[in-house]
Amino acid sequence: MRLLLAIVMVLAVGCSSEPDVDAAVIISNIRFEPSEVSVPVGGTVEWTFDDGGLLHEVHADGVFDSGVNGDNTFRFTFDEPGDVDYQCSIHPHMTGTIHVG
Ligand SMILES: [Cu+2]
Repeated sequence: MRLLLAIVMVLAVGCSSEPDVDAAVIISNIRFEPSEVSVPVGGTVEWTFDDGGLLHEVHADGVFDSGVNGDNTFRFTFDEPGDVDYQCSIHPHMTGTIHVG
């Protein structure tokens, strides 16, 4: 019983050490909101797919790809300074920019 309690405590600490999100983007009404965010170098952006189950795929050539997603979140950490333009692979008119650094 004591061992079980110790395991539960380790799991709880593991969850709380998840990296912080520096900017949040909501995907809703077939757009990114906000479409532009700024993060420091090493900053993490989290996209939340909240478009009634409509599928989207957040994609920046050679940088990241969320995969096709309808009801979840996607996170990416930006380690290089600069501007990263991205779009939805399914709806190419959905575009956004991450300013890093
Ligand atoms: Cu889309």
